[in-house]
Amino acid sequence: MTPMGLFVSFEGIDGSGKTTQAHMLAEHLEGAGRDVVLTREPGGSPGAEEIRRLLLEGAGDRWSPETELLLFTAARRDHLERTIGPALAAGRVVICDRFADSTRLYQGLGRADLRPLVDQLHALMIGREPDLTVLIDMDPATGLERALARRGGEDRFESFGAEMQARLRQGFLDLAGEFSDRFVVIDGNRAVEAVAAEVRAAVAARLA
Ligand code: T5A
Repeated sequence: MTPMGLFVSFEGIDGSGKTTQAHMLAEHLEGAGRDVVLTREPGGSPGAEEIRRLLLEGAGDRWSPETELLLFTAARRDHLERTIGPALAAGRVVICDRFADSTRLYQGLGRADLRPLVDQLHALMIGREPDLTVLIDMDPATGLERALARRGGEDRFESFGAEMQARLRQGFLDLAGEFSDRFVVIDGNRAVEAVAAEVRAAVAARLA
């Protein structure tokens, strides 16, 4: 019998350590014999990676909030059709660096008050939530510092600044309350390995 797939997303403000933790979790689960797909948003399929470039490069006001929302949703739909859906159907563990909660926050709250539109589009075009969402909670100033230190040309969102990162942090915590059945909140202001141990425990509980 094919084992049940598991869909895990990582969320948090820029530079909170999502990518580091997603990689460490993938390595750990592969070592334990699980079939893992490590992916990211925006991106994760060839078409969605092309859309990623449109979204993350260029001036902060390159797109209107509404156009930006449509581009994120188009990228996610392709990612779901071509990468996430088939992997889950084959019983694999999908680890996704950001998913729809990032849209709820960045487009729903960050630039304009578009949350009702975000929810409508999600229901129409995506209709799927992760089984488990790991929120890496992080001090906004430290997160922004880290993100800016390691960033190449993909800085459209970091260029929105520290005040917005602080609003987004609170927004993520509010989302964790709204979707408490699937969120776990982990303190990211600690050494990488301490955070990873807590992530592993949360995923093990879900897999069990
Ligand atoms: N976006 C995305 C939307 O607006 N809407 C959406 O729907 C989606 C999906 C790009 C942008 O797109 C926006 C949000 C983003 O602004 P992204 O590519 O995920 O999304 O960009 P970031 O979140 O900025 O990704 P980063 O790679 O910058 O941050 P991570 O993944 O949170 O952090 P990570 O692991 O790369 O770590 C950053 C640095 O910190 C170090 C790492 O080594 C690295 O140098 N680090 C630590 N240092 C000390 N202690 C720890 N515990 C550490 N953990 C990591």
